[in-house]
Amino acid sequence: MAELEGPEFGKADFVLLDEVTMEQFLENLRLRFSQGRIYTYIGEVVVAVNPYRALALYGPPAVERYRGRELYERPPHLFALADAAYKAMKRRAKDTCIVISGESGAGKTEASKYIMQYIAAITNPSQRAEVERVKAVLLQSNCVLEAFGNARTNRNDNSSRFGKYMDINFDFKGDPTGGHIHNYLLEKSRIIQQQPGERNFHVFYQLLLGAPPAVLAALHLSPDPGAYRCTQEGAQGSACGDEAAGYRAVEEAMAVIGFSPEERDSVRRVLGAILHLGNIKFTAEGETAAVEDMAQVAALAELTATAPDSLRQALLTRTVAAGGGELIEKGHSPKEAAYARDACAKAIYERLFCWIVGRINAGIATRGYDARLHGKSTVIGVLDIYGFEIFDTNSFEQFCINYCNEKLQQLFIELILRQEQAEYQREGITWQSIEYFSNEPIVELVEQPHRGILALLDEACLAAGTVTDPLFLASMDARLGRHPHYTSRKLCPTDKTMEFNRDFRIKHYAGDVTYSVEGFLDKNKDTLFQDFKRLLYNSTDPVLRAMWPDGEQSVTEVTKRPLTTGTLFKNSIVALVENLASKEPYYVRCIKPNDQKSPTLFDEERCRHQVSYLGLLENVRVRRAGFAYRQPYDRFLLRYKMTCEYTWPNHLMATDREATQALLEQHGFQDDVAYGHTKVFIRTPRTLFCLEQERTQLIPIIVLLLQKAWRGAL
Ligand code: AD9
Ligand code: MG
Repeated sequence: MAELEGPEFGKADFVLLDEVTMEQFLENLRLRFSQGRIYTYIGEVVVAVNPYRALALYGPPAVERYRGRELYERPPHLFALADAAYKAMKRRAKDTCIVISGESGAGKTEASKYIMQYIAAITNPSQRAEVERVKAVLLQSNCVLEAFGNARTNRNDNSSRFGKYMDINFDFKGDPTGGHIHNYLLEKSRIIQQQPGERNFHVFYQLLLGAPPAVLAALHLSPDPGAYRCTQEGAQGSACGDEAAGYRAVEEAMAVIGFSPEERDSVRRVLGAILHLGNIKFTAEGETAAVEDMAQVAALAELTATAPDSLRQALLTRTVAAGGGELIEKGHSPKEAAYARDACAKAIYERLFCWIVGRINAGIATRGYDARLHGKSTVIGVLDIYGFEIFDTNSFEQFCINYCNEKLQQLFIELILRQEQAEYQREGITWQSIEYFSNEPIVELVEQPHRGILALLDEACLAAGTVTDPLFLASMDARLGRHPHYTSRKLCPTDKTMEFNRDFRIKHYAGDVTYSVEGFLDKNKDTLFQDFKRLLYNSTDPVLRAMWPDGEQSVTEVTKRPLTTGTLFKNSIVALVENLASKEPYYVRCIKPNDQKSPTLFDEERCRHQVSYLGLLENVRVRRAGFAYRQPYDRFLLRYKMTCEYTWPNHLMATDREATQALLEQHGFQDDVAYGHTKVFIRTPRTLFCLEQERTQLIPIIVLLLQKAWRGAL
């Protein structure tokens, strides 16, 4: 029998609210949160509130309660959603995706891990070795990616500083045979600079505070994050858990994934190299720079397996092409050298991160799968991407992150709201139109070719040298000044919250964000001198060398201007959205109950804001006006025809629609359904649940009858 919740827990589905108002929505959310019921549905969307405490909701008994069940048979849970996506994939051979959204610290990454754990737990009952291996790699990859890609921020102690989309491939039996991870824009500026109270990526502290002394000695490192410019800021304040345990866990996870001991050594050396590189200081020798402490260069050369002379040269000079194909060495000023050093440290880390993702992908690449032998491979994608961010100072990274969230919101509107309405219209079902906020103008403001912010930024970068960040701002003001979602101080001089020559503001769907243009040009251009690339390509460490395939070219060969960071990011997000749109989507909308990480505090204002910008009320309205469930008549009959004497074993009516009607009327469900041109629409989940129950009870009897009939025929 189904195990549904009592009324003391409020409504398990917001669709069942007496009235769809913000007050009722929040009251239901608060009531459920206070009783540890952190999940609530809106139809098939899971709304999840971060409990900020460990709940006994995810162990093996919970897996068993949800395995193979329908969404509405059990209290709302991520497992039910994961099961629904899994069933759609297995029963209907549909590619599905689970999109997890919400702001920083709302619980997206935790949710994605629970979903993966659930899928791992319910698959491979026959314990095939290769499937078990793939599952282990998929699960262990989280530990490695979090060490290298997460950091403590002022919003979240374990904040993802990269976006992650993971495809899991399944064979015809529904077992995972492989997967692929796409990573999006790692916040590499964190390598050099962190906001007050924040940390660099976890892995640096795990190495410095958690590695055995012999490992540190070999890297010429001292176990003190305060000794390195890259980790100094994060050295203060509380640690993020037990760093030694973290270090061991990452080492073990890398081994499981298939990183060889030599590769792991190389990874540690690269981390050590970044810490040493960050500490290199320059002095002025006349016009040009000199290295203050050559011992550091020697350590760095050893760790990067490069020649000390070449390294010193790459730090202090750059090669430029003069006329007639001639190459000349140009000395850096100390300021230029410091800039180039930081660019190099960031680039090394970014390449290391991408290389690690590549190695994980090699570990989970589907092996020996032949579609002709094994049938079509289907996919479940899980998206855990950085949430909408508003910091005290918002820079290029926040601009990209928030643009990405606009795109995902657009997809949500597109798929859930617009498609739902469109389907009712197509099917000829009476439908009241719902007004909803479309964020299309904001997306256009950012990405429109030739006119959008990213295009103007690229234009400014092309005119390099002459254009500065304030000039770029002026160009935006001139060209976008009339846009309803764009303002700057110059356009609105009374606004004292912005700086005159520096800030612009975008009215995002989730709120107004003031961005500082400082660094936009640099971060978008992302210049790294070819000298560094060549140096590292010539490293005798095979891992480091593999990260710099473009280092082979000489300065004269590098003719094509690489795409800018903004354009690359835009292209990757457009491709991501296209990919998601081609799959059957399932949504988890995460809500952060307060900014204090408190398990008891329900900050009504913070929650109201999130419910509002996530469009949850509109979502409920659409769902209420609409129907929880729909299916083509023939499929519906195939599944439920045994529950009605007029349709079993086959109906004699003129159309499947009439037969469906007869079936539903016999059950007394006529007021809860509508008949479209090709599909039947059922308003409440309970109707479907009753049909499912009856079917389950009838199946053993039918099997018996069939067996008897066969025996009789023999
Ligand atoms: V960010 O955009 O990457 O900065 P997320 O990913 O949305 O953010 P995350 O999943 O990292 O947030 O959750 C933040 C913290 O909340 C976790 O480190 C846990 O301490 C806490 N959390 C989140 N979800 C749960 C949960 N289901 N149970 C217990 C949770 N604690
Ligand atoms: Mg996260």
